Amino acid sequence: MAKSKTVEQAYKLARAQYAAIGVDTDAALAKLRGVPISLHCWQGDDVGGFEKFGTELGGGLAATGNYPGKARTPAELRADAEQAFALIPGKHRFNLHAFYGEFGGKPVDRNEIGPEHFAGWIDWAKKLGIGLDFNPTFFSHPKAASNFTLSNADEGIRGFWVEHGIACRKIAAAMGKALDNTCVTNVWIPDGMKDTPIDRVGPRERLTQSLDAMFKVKVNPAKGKKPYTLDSVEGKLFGIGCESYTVGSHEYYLGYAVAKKTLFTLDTGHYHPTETITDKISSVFQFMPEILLHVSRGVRWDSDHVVVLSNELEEIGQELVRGDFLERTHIGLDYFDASINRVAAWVIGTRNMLKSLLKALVEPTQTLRTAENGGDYTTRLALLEECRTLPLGALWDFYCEQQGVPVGAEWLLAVKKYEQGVLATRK
Ligand code: RNT
Ligand code: ZN
Repeated sequence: MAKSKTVEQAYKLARAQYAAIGVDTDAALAKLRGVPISLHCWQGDDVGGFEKFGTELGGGLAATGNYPGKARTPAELRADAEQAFALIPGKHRFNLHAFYGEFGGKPVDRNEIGPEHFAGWIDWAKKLGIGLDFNPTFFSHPKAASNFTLSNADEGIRGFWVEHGIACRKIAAAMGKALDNTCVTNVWIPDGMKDTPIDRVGPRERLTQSLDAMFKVKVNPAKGKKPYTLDSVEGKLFGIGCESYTVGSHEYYLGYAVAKKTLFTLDTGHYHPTETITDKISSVFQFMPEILLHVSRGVRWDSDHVVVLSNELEEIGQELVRGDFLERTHIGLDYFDASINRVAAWVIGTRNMLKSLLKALVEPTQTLRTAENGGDYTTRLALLEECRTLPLGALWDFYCEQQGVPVGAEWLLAVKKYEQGVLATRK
């Protein structure tokens, strides 16, 4: 029997099983089709970027491993990303860091970058019909060597980074305008200290001033019109070499985002090892219209392992669906693993994110809600546990087939072929 026939038959059986508990799987797949995931450019080259300053990866970030074949040029990175997109069902986005501009081999400093350095990326996104997202790069630069950027005590250095932030917001606006697709600009800075500071206040006051200066520059059309770009701020617990104090902590940015009406980024790898973001989602949504997710996986000291379909990821999917937050959430991935095929790393993480959403979309949410509201917690627990073993795989395979991407582990064959034909030639 042809593969597609089996996939279709399995889907029909699964559809009937879900229908029996009141779930419309066709509607769930249609909904999933409308959820874009932003693939992070930095998985493609171990957060290297295309500048010519010769600065190593800084900011307390580390990409370990030396799997051969990483992208060395924008053209290679685009080709790799296209290969990943071809193996992921649905239409997605691409998330760029500022130091991935095309600088023509010239040293263009961070405060001098402009939309012209991203024209190639914009053309590419247009060609693929996808949206772009953006990030100022506040690390891997001589002026970030002290691990203080926007909160630096030196006014000149602080000013330099404010200029970088403004330049980036203008680039993001140009992207959003050219693509008619709002570009989310995420601000993450590495600022902090290895050892306990005596002044926790000064850097935070300076950070607030810098952010205010960055965000006061208007880059969007008049209120009421679709924005070209949306600003978001991302906190963190600690970084390597920055274990005792992080200026832009969770509480700092949550407060800033609410007070100044920016978006807020929740990165799944940025909390204490046993702390998850599941319970934070509905909490922060009480006070802000939209959030950005950085979906990652923390493992011991590292906050950036490839996303797997863990309980935590499933819970995130459930929160987004149950709370009806999908339209208010920008979902991006954020990890970097240099020890495995980098295209595969994108594909694995994105497919897992989508699976977690699909699993949540085919939950009998209304029945569960009714049970809970009626105090019938027995039914709630019983149904949730039964749902765990429903044939999600049959729905997923059908969705992949419907969207014209490989079913099951077949995508890996394409990656292996690409590795042999393309990645292996990058010596
Ligand atoms: C760092 C933050 C940040 C970065 C990227 C490269 O801990 O998560 O989002 O991973 O900007
Ligand atoms: Zn992040």
